[in-house]
Amino acid sequence: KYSTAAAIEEPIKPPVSVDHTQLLINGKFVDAASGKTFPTLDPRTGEVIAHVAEGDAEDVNRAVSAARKAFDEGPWPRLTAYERSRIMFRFADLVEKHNDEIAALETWDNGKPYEQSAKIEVPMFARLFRYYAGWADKIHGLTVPADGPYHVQTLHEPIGVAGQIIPWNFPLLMYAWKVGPALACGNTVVLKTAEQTPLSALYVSKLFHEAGLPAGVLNVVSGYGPTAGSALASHMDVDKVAFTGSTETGKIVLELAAKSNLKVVTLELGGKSPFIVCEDADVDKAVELAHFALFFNQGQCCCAGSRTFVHERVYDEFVEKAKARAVQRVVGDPFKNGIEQGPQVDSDQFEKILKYIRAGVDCGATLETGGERLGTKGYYIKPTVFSNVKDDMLIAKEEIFGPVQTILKYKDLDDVIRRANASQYGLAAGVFTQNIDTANTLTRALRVGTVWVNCFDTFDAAIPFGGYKMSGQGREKGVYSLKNYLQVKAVVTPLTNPAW
Ligand code: TXE
Repeated sequence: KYSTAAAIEEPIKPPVSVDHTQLLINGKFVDAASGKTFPTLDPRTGEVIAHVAEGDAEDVNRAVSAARKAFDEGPWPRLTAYERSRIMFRFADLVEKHNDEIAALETWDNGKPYEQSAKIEVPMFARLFRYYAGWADKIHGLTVPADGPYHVQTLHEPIGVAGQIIPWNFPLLMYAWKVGPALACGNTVVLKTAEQTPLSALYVSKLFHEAGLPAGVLNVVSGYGPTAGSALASHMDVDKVAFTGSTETGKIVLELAAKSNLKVVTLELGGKSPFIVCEDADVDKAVELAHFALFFNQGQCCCAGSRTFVHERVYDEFVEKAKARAVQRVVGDPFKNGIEQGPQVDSDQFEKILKYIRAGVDCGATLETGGERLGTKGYYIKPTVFSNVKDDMLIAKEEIFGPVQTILKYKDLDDVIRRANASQYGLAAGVFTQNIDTANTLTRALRVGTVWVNCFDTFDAAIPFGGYKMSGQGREKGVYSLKNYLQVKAVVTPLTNPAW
């Protein structure tokens, strides 16, 4: 079912124009101080979509000053919580009104299927903002029963200026996971988007201002990691940094925060998540879910089920059917209806994936299908399946971040628990079984931040997400995410009449 080469070679014209390419600082679109721009590319062709202002340390300084002023003097933390929530609700309404343009920009810049952007990601973006808007006026402290004649209470206060650095695989959703809780709690924000996908954030941030967001509360700087990103992580006037990206860069961000002002850090990093198919599984259903768990979003998910562990009793049947499903996967121009898989985001990712595929072949895993690019233009890769994968192979240890399924065989629960946990990562896991005891054993034994039982990638605004081990620190979404953006102040007052 791979799309014909012709359908890939003649890309469909995206139904949207690019109107915003400058930095958004203090409520205005402005050029970079250096005057520099960088190209953002169409992953279907490698051609330039637009030239975007390239922010660096000086622009980060400007953006942080604006955010600082909007926090220290400005309206945001001083608005009533209800007023803040109303602006966020209005923003969600505007996003829904412009659903299709936003979705088209996201697909053009990233390569993900338009139907996924338009029907899942933009609606989820609006839903996340409504969720956080709902929290804004429900954040409050406690009264504390201390020993002695004191009245004690806690105030839950915003931290201040939040620096937020996001990746390219879900540009809109990462924006919502970060900006939503920060603003609901009364912080101001400087957001550094990924250099591969700057466009959708600029578009929606313009809408946010139309919804009534005061100038300086949310600033967006497009640019590269080692310049703009590191300037934000090491800035002395930034009080908190939230990062999503590779484990390698996460370590740099943590180090920059430590070496500058010890700003509070949350990290959402890489993964190598096990998807465990138990011996009682309905194999057809397991194949479909394991396929989705790995191939969704071109395999570019931090929580992708990228180690498919299958019980030895059903292994051969599973491999045969997983291969057949991958062959059926519909790959092609993401603007075409019915497409399941578009191109990878850029040439770096494309080359990295092809390198891992070669490593898989070289170390003796069985290449069941795929294993090469599709067409001659852009960054399309054929859905790839490896069987006979061993734990010590590179493809079973490192994050491939592409449409490459690796299938491993296991004997019993003890065996799979030990091997699933033998990873530097601990982001997520999938468990496929009809036996409640097996499900309970696995969910408790796996050292990961999310276990999906008989489902996968169920993302809801209220469900917390984050990693154990080198997959990160802290949790995003849900009530847990508010903690990342709040300080707790204890207020102690003596009681003059302790009898009361
Ligand atoms: O990641 P980076 P890249 C994984 C995935 C992928 C690999 C490399 O395996 O193949 O990482 O991707 C900014 N200081 N994930 O190179 O470098 C950068 O500009 C401050 C998993 O894209 O981590 C971008 O905004 N910031 C992941 C963001 O960090 C820096 C999603 C992510 O880029 C910086 C993406 C620096 N020195 C990739 N260097 C997930 N967890 O979902 C870069 N950045």
